[in-house]
Amino acid sequence: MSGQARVVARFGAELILRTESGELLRAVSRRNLVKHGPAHLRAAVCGDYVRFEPGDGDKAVAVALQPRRNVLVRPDHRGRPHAGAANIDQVLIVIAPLPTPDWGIIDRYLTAVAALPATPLLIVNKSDLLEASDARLIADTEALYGGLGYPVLRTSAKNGEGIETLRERLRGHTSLLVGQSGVGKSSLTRALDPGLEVRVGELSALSGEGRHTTTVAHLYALSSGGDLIDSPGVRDFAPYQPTADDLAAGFPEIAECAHDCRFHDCRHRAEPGCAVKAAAEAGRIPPSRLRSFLELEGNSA
Ligand SMILES: Nc1nc2c(ncn2[C@@H]2O[C@H](COP(=O)(O)OP(=O)(O)O)[C@@H](O)[C@H]2O)c(=O)[nH]1
Ligand SMILES: [Mg+2]
Ligand SMILES: [Zn+2]
Repeated sequence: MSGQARVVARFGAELILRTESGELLRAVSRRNLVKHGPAHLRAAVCGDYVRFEPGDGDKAVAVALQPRRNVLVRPDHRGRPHAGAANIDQVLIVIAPLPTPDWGIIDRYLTAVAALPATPLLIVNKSDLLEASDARLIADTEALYGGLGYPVLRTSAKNGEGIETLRERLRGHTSLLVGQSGVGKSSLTRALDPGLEVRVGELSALSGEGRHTTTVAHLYALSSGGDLIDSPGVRDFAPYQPTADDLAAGFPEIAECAHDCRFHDCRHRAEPGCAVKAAAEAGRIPPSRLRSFLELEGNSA
């Protein structure tokens, strides 16, 4: 059997592929599917499209990697660049009343999403807990990001609020779930498609590496349409050293205002004639956004 397939998960040199007819297949990958470029971009990752051919025994062989629309790179546990997922067109940034949302983390995600590039959707999950917790902080978060033009959707994996709307938003796209551990990413995946649990089990059996199934990104085909990537574990995704361009894309309101700074290389700290600082003081740029920008800029190359 040969053809084109999408990578559902990768365990070292082993891949789980989904063929164009929807069948799941174990495969091994040829070394260095891509001949040139940085080492971390040469292997197939979750969300990639590959060509495969029959191999020895029951495993296929991935022989070529199709060009990527984008690839998400994050630091591995030693801080080296590592490709996590590819061909993403929408990123679902999930927050919840608990754990408490952190605007610095949301801004970090938004910067990385703009750099991919992909469309962000901010999801406020656990809406069923709102009464019992800090409803004010959630309302402020929705007002802040809604006001900046980002779409915001309330959901509950528990009582089903917003789930049908979310299904609509996912149809026809490849979406990636990100957010702090415990916000409900995996619960949302299950709420979107209760049948997935069975397929998850099937995947784990196929991989023969059950212990990895809890740490490796998986691409799920939703029965309502669309592919959804969930990355278990805490190290889901953080931008890899945003460049000045990434920052401008992640903070369009600051980038636009910066045109009016007296110095074209103004860093918006203590320079005279800084339009960004003036706008923040006048309340036209949210102070938390400027704080996030300066923090990320401090880390940037
Ligand atoms: N009340 C409530 N609890 C939820 C909701 N979504 C997830 N949880 C709970 O939050 C915890 C973490 O969920 P999980 O899906 O594992 O979060 P993940 O780490 O982001 O994948 C679990 O105990 C879930 O049952 C929700 O919408 N409402
Ligand atoms: Mg999870
Ligand atoms: Zn400035």
